[in-house]
Amino acid sequence: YDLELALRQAVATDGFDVHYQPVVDVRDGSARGVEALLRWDRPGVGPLSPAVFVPVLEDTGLIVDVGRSVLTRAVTHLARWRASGVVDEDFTMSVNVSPRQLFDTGFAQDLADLLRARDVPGSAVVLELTESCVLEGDDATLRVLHDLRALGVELALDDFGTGYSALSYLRDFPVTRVKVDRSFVNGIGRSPRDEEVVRAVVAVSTALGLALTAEGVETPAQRDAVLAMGVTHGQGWLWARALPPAELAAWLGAGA
Ligand code: G
Ligand code: G
Ligand code: NA
Ligand code: MN
Repeated sequence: YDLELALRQAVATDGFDVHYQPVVDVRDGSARGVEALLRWDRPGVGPLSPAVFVPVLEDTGLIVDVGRSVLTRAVTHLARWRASGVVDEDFTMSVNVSPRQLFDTGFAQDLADLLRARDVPGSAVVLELTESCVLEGDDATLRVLHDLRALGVELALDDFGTGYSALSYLRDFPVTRVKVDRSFVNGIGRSPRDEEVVRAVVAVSTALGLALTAEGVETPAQRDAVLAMGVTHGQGWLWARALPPAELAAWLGAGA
């Protein structure tokens, strides 16, 4: 099975789907936004995890085209939900962005054009930057990130705590939000060490004025623990998995 060939065919035929996982207010589970997550159900073969194929898209550079398509679809869905009153104007759309996309010429300008075309404010979009891909704090990187902030776009550091340069990212980049990695959240209730790591991430983020989202919340006890620590936003199977667009709209409509 030639994974790279299959991916090239999927790119050519627009064979990917985008699902949406709710991001909620930890206090009451009400929806505050969604995270767009790429899905690939291979014809005749079955689904493959993005944890497996996204790195291949990144290595081959295909992520630039696929990522552009994800961003366009996500903003288009958000515009539709806003227009039909399914979501309020504060509802946010989070989209994962690889460094390769960020450094593709015109990324910020393309996003500005897309937002204008769909009549969506920059403040309704959160770009999730993954620290597993090394971002360098050089002038070019900082210029792109500041251009994005100038659009009102929020910048979130994803999988926080799993990389080796975590704290320097908080220091060097104009990020506005930290996503506490689910590997730490999952340990709450089982591992006092994981719990202390979450507490420390919350402390440093709060001191720097950054907003927080806890990923991977699966149990009421984990929800209660992150709430008590001061985390405002949550994501996880306790509330909802990533859903296809029609199911997500139904989930929102049900006021879950
Ligand atoms: O959906 P799931 O949790 O299995 O995703 C696994 C990994 O794939 C996560 O780290 C997630 O950030 C990444 N991923 C999912 N969708 C996208 C996307 O559209 N672009 C990029 N760059 N990464 C994505
Ligand atoms: O790296 P990133 O945060 O983008 O990864 C998101 C991934 O986490 C998605 O693949 C999504 O399916 C997965 N995910 C979301 N909520 C949960 C959860 O509560 N538990 C677990 N184990 N995975 C989750
Ligand atoms: Na992500
Ligand atoms: Mn994420």
